[in-house]
Amino acid sequence: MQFDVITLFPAFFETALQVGLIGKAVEAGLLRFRVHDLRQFGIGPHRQVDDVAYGGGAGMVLRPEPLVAAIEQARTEARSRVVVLSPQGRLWTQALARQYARECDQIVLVCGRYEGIDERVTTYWADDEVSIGDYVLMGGEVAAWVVIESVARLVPGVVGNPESLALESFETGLLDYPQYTRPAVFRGYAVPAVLRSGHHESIERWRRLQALRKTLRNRPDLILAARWAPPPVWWAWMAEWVGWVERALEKMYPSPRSQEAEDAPDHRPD
Ligand code: 6GU
Repeated sequence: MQFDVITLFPAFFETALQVGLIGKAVEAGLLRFRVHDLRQFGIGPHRQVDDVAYGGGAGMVLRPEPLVAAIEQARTEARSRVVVLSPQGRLWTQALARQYARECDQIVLVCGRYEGIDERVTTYWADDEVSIGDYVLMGGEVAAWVVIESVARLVPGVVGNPESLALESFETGLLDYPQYTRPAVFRGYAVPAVLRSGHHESIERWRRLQALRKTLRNRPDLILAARWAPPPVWWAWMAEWVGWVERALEKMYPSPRSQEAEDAPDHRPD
């Protein structure tokens, strides 16, 4: 698997790539990384990468030229995905990680900064826009690393024992059961006796119950999601319906902008 990261902070990834299972997988040639410094693609003597937003508002927006130049340099494989990391993206999940690991030879991760990136990059040069959760980060770098780790560990050979992939949280639909190791008693707190009984059937039953308890307490949405998830085709129907409503509304209230956009003089906000 080839990972390409486009970022204003290449240093963020330096150490991360060298340590742990990812560092080992790089040495073994299972994973390959290229980190592209967006600044190198900046415009003019100051290597400018951002500008004020059309329409006003606080903060700077990343310009399309450096981003697209970097994407075009990065994308080298046929089975590649260009992924923009942004809080407006669709939620990153284990299911998406599995899909990427299966379908891609290359993932190009575009890290946004400031107030965001020019939407034309997302619309016309990216295959996906991804968020890692409902909170706001200062940039896409941490999110890119989350995507890298979750895909990398699904690449065959990266994780030594493939059994440890199968039974984990989000693969079973429940959170993991609690684990214990020695000592049997620590500061007066004992390991549950059943785990030391050697009775495998009881251990299995106990673990299943604990997994359910923990999921019910910490992530009740997972239990609902497993039972109530609408079939994917419903989402496709809904998207089609939204498109139909949009077109009907456009006919009722024709937008003057749809003609204007073509030939409007290019008024820059400066
Ligand atoms: Cl991908 N980027 C930023 N800036 N914030 C986020 C995020 C991404 N995912 C969740 N919050």
